Amino acid sequence: MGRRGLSTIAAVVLVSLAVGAASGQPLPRGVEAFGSQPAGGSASISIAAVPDYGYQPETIGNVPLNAIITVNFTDDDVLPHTFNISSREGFEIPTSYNAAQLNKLFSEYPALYAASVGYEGATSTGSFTSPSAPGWYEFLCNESGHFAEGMYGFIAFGEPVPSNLTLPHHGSEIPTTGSPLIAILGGVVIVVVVAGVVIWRRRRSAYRPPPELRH
Ligand SMILES: [Cu+2]
Repeated sequence: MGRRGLSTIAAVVLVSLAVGAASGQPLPRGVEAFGSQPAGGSASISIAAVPDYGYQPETIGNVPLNAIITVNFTDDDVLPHTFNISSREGFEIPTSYNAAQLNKLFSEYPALYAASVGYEGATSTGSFTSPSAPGWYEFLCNESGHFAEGMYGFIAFGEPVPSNLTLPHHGSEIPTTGSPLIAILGGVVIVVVVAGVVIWRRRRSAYRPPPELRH
C-alpha cells in the first residue's frame, strides 16, 4: 500500500474515533436520575417520544421505591404515542409480541402507569406510586405497530437498569450505549471497510498487482 493509501486510512482512523467519541455523548440512552434519593417521598421523571419509534431516554434507573413519581411525557415526534409501564417485574417482553399478545399481557399485569400524547409538542403529566421492592420493568408504546418498530425501554426502581437487557435498534441509529468501547469498535469497522476499498481500488487500477496481493 502506498503512502497515499496509508495517509487516507490514518485520516479515516482519526475521523472515526472522533465521530465515535462524539456519538456516545449527546443523547445518552439511559439516565440514573435518582441514585441519591431515599425511598419514600417523591420524585419526577421526564421521557419523550422521539422520531423513528423511540423513547429518550430508553432506560431510567434508580427510581426511588415507595415514592410518588411524577411523569412528564412529551411528544417530540409528529405521531401519537403512549407510555405504558408493564407491572410484570423482570420480564423482557419478546419483540415478536403482536397487539393481541400485548393486550393479554397488560390485562394480566395492569400498567404501573399509562399515558398518551397525540401530536408534536403535546405533553402529559401524571403520577403513580412506585413499587416497594427493587426491580425492573419494561415500558412500551401500544400504538399499532410501534412496539414492533422498537418503541420500548426499561425502568428500574431501587436499583440500576440491568446492563444485559436488550435495548431496541432503530433503523437509522448508530448502535451505541454511550460506551466509548462500542464507539471505538464502530470506528474500527469503518477503518477496515475503507482500507478494503482502498486496496480494492489499487488492485483494480494497477496494471500488474504487486505479488503480495495476488491470490
Ligand atoms: Cu408510539
